[in-house]
Formats: sequence, structure tokens, C-alpha cells
Amino acid sequence: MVSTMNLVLFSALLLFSLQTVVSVTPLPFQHPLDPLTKEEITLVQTIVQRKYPTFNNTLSFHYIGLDDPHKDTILKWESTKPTITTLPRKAFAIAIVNTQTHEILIDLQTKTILSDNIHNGNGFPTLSVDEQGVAIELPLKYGPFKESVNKRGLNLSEVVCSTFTLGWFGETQSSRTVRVECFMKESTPNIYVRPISGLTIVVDLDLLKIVEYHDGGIIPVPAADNTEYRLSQQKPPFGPKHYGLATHQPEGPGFQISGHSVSWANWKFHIGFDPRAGLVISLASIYDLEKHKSRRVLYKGYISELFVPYQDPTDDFFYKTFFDAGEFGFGLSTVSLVPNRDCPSNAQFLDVYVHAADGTPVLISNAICVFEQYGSILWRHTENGIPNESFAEARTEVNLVVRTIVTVANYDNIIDWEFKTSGSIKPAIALSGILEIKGVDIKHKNEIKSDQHGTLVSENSIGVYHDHFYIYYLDLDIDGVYNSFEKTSLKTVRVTDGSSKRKSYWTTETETAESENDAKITIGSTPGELSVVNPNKKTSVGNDVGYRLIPAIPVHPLLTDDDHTQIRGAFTNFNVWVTPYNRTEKWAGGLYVDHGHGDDTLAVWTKKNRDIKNKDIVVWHVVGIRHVPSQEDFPVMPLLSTAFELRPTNFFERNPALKTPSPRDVQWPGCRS
Ligand SMILES: *[C@@H]1O[C@H](CO)[C@@H](O)[C@H](O)[C@H]1NC(C)=O
Ligand SMILES: *[C@@H]1O[C@H](CO)[C@@H](O)[C@H](O)[C@H]1NC(C)=O
Ligand SMILES: *[C@@H]1O[C@H](CO)[C@@H](O)[C@H](O)[C@H]1NC(C)=O
Ligand SMILES: *[C@@H]1O[C@H](CO)[C@@H](O)[C@H](O)[C@H]1NC(C)=O
Ligand SMILES: [Cu+2]
Repeated sequence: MVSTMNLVLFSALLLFSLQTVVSVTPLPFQHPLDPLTKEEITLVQTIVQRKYPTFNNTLSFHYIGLDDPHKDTILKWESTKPTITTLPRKAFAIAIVNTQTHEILIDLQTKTILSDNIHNGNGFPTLSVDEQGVAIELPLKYGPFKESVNKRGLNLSEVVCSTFTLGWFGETQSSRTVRVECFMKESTPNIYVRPISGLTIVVDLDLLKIVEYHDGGIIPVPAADNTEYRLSQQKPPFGPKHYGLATHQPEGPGFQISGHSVSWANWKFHIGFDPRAGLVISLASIYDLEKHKSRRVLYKGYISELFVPYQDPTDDFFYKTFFDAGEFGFGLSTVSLVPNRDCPSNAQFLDVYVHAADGTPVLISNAICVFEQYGSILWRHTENGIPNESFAEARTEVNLVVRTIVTVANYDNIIDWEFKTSGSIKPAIALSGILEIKGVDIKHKNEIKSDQHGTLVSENSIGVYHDHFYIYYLDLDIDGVYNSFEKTSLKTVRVTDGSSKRKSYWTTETETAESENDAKITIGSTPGELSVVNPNKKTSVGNDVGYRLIPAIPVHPLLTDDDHTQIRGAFTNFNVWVTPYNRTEKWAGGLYVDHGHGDDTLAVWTKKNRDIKNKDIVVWHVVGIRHVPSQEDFPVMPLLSTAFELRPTNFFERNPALKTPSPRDVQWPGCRS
């Protein structure tokens, strides 16, 4: 028996070469939600450059993505399956042209610009990778910085720098500036744990020059000892030891990918990709064996923003209040997956294209992987109650996972969407990578005299306190577009009339949210269940068909409401929000987050308190990881994860996995069962 769970000892590492590294088959046709192709990105570049020739304009692209066809158009297309040529294909670009931010909508079929508006509000677009590349070189050629490096006795050739967005602290005007921090790469590639602390370097990204510089005094750079994490550079002893572990699929994978459409077991869905959101899951439907049809669950889901506020108010750290999707781009920061490490040997991979600042397409190979994995037990029962006829019925759970990894500087975010035959979708997040370290002149905890705003994880190294708040956009369409949000509270009832020997019990009370204010949920304040139901569809016994949100462990913000950082990150004020579907409300922290004022957030939109009952609704779920660093997070941290579940609740007439057989048993050489 193959089991990944009980660590059966295999005598050798068995890997089967079922993996297809690039498996995108030629498209029979383009799905209307397919990400922009290499050719389409080039076309956007050409069309925009035609209007703003680069010989007399400065032009940089900060977003080039698909402008989805309208939802009703997609739904109509899906139900009638006409040819793709009848559907519009548009791209949306955000470009800075001569310091003005333009929002440009392009028709890719007629090759024309449909609209070109200038953004006059607060905040700036996502930074380009290219301008950050220029910014990090600037200190190395800057006299005062070289002096600071010399003064510290450091070798300039061993210095590398990185860009950090500056946030907003109440100023009315700001320019497109970033802080640049520098690190020592001498004797270790683990640069983030070796900051040259005490320097303030501000770069203007439009001017591409240092506009502010300050040396606050020498703080020792933490030593390189014990910061190496590459196995090739480690010295014995090694361990704990692993034995072989394999997934064997002699008949090939149980899923099919056609273009970007996936079908597996009872699920089908589409995999999209956006330079800002990264992975996008759309049109997820589950086949109902009894109703003989596919039923929609999720129209679209993705991570809308990731807010990472650090909790150190001192000069070196106060500004570290990052919005990784809006400022750096989850798609732009997606990395190539390492076969057999990031994804198992039975995974298939998809490539994607993003764009460079000049609009040139940039390939990210193996950006997404799809694989089946052993989960746990799908369901089971041992029947001991029938005399002389006891038996056990147990089914193996196999799940399908779609995975990407977004590495924004020091942190790696492992993003999974797991699909289960029992009808659940389980999105999960795991963090790995390197802590953000503050250099200090402290070698032992007993030298700490004041709050250091973090944990001393190694000599001279404080791992600063922070949170990671992800917010998921979940446009659920439970068996149809019109849904309601229900809150079921669990209430204690006291027995006072002597009718029972019990003094108390609990029961449920369900309330349908009428408007947005009814659906701002702080999880944990009262016991309850949250679900999205289709009030227009009922099971045969009369329940509304629905899906429950089993939330992640709730994390509540601890900053004050008047803190500028919290105003920008106000989408964390509640764990769950529900809004009526609105095409333009995509980014929970606002469209322009860099230096943004928090005037275009989910918290602002919902002030209208719009109706959400029996409407096309979107659920927003905040998934947080609070991070008080520990020594084990150093020099590289093991995965820290959290997940939530969308689980059918009276959606099916009965257990939809009742007739799901277990996978075929496989005998392995060297494995005793
Ligand atoms: C750039 O040149 C084009 C064509 O010569 C002209 O129409 C346009 O006004 C110029 N733009 C600027 C900003 O100078
Ligand atoms: C500085 O670093 C460079 C590049 O690693 C090296 O070649 C050089 O010898 C170093 N200089 C000193 C003084 O250590
Ligand atoms: C169960 O099996 C035992 C032993 O074979 C037998 O004595 C007993 O009568 C059986 N009980 C029933 C309910 O069949
Ligand atoms: C959609 O959202 C935008 C931004 O919140 C808002 O300006 C617009 O009025 C909304 N449209 C509708 C139809 O509610
Ligand atoms: Cu962290």
C-alpha cells in the first residue's frame, strides 16, 4: 500500500517520470478568461506605443492584464458555447506616461484604444520590476552611501540592496518614492538577515535618483555564521533522514488540462492568471451524479490583497506596511516552481506571461502546478453493532491541488486551491522564506533594556513582529447567480419549565443578511455558522441549497482605527464581508495602493450599505497569520500555514462521495504491507 501519511519505509527513492514539464496543449480555442498571451501583451505594447511613441514620451507599463468580458456575457457563452469569435477580447493597461498615470482599455480584436483616462486620485500603481532594478543600484554609486559603507568597514562589492514601499502617514502630497535598504551578501546568500541598519535611503522612482539620505549611526551587521540554507553548503551531520516517498499513477493523472480548463473527478474549473492577483480560479462547477448535471459553486476566486504591517515604530521600520499584491503584484512576483520539490512528481505545470515595464512579455515557466495527492480518509465506518457481521467500509481521499508560489523579496507565499470529491474547496496559504530582520547591538536577551519590537532570533538579529493578512475575493454563485448570505447563531436555551431533566441545550437561529452592514463579521464574537445559499433552489426536503464558509483561524487587527496604516488596511476590520457584485470592485485595498490613502477600500465601498439579499454577491474572507518570530524561523522558516473551507451544506441530496471508489491499490517493491 502506498501511503504518504504513515511514512512507509521505501528502500529507494522512487520517482516516476509522469511529470510533463510544459503541458499546455495547443488551444482548440481561446477561453474568454484565458490570461493574455505573449502575442496579446506585445499587441498592447504596440498599440500604446503608437499613441505614446517612446522617442518623445517616457512610457512605463505597471499593469497589463485581461479585461474580463462582462459576467453575463461569459455565462451566456458558457451555456450556449458559441465560437470564441463572438466574444470581445480586451486588455486593460495601467501605464505611466510622462509622470501621469493612464488607465487604458484596449480592444485586441480591432486593435484600438477604447478609452484612455488619467488617474487623478491618491496613490500610485504597482511598481515595475525594472524600476526597482534601477533603484537598487543607485546607492552603490552614491558618494555618501559609499562613505557609510567604508565607515562600517564593509566591502562595497558585497553589498546588495532591495526596495521597500513607503506607505502613507497622513501627508497630503507624495511623490513615487521608495526606501532602499542594503544587505551584505558576503559569505552567505541569506541577505535579508544581514541588513546594514541605520541608513535612510529614499529613491524617487520617476526621477530614478536618491532624494533623501541619512546615516543614523553604526549598528553591527549580523554575522553570516549559521545563516546558510542551501543543502550543498551544509556540513554534516545531516538529518533527520528521509526514506523514499512516491506517488504512483500507472494510468496517468486523473485530471485533464485543456488549455487552461481543468476537469478532474466531479470538478471542472478554469485557471486564470493576472499580473496583480496571480492565480485566478474561475467557473468552478461540480457534477451532481443524481441530478446529472454540473452545478456552479464559484464564479471567480483569487487573493485580492496581502497586507503585511510590521510593528516597529522606529525610523528603520515604521514605514514597513506592505501591500504585496497592489504594490509589488502577486502575478509579477510569481516564481517558477521546482519540480519534485514545490510540487510532487506527478504534477503538471503551466507557464504564464507577465510584462516588463516597456511592455515586453516576460515568461514565467512552471508558474502553476496541478496535481493529485492523498488527502486523508474520505469517509469511513466500522460497523460493530450487528452480531457476527461486523465490517468496515473506508474510502481513500484523493484531492486535486492547484499551486503557485509568490515570492515578494524575503517571503515565499505558497498558495493552494484544493478541490475535494466531497464538494469542498479548500484554499490554503503557507508562508516560508526569510524573516525581516532588524540589526541591533544586542547579542543576548539579558542585554535588552527596552522594547525591541520583535524576538532576538540570533545575535544582533531581531525578527520584527508583524501580520500577514490575505483577503480572498470569492464570487460564489451557488447553483446560480442569485444568492443570499446567512448567519446562523448558536444559542443557549435554558429549560425553566421542568419539561426536561436537562437545564440547558443549544439551538440555531438563522438570519439572512439584508445589506452589507449585516454581513460584516467578526469571527469568534458569537458562535455561529456562515453560509451562502441560493434561496431560489431547494433540496427535496426543503432546505435552501448552500455552501458554508468554514473560516480560517480568525486574526483581528490590533492597530487603532485612526492609524493611517489601519485606514489603508481597513479590509482587515472584519474577517468576512459581503458585497453586491460590482465589476470594478476587485482590489480590497484599492486600485492604487502605493502611497494610497485608503480611500478606495472594501471598508469605504461598503459604507453604501447596499442590498445583498437574493443578489449576485461576493464574499471577502480575511485570512491572517500573526507572526511573533521564533528562533526556528531562522535562518529560513519552515512552513506556517492556514486554510479555510467552502463546504457544501444542503447543496446535495446526500453525501456526494457515497459512490466514490478508492484509487487502485498498488504494490511496491520493498514495501511490506
Ligand atoms: C510626440 O510626437 C508626436 C508625433 O510627432 C506628436 O504628435 C506628439 O504630440 C508628441 N508628443 C509629445 C509629448 O511631445
Ligand atoms: C571585496 O569583495 C570583492 C568581491 O567579492 C572581492 O573580490 C574583494 O577582494 C573584496 N575586497 C576586500 C578588501 O576584501
Ligand atoms: C454468533 O456466532 C457465535 C459463534 O459462532 C454463535 O454461537 C452465535 O449464536 C452467533 N450469534 C448470532 C446472533 O448469530
Ligand atoms: C461599482 O463600484 C464603484 C466603486 O466602488 C462605484 O463607484 C460604482 O458606483 C459601483 N457601481 C454600482 C452599479 O454600484
Ligand atoms: Cu511573517
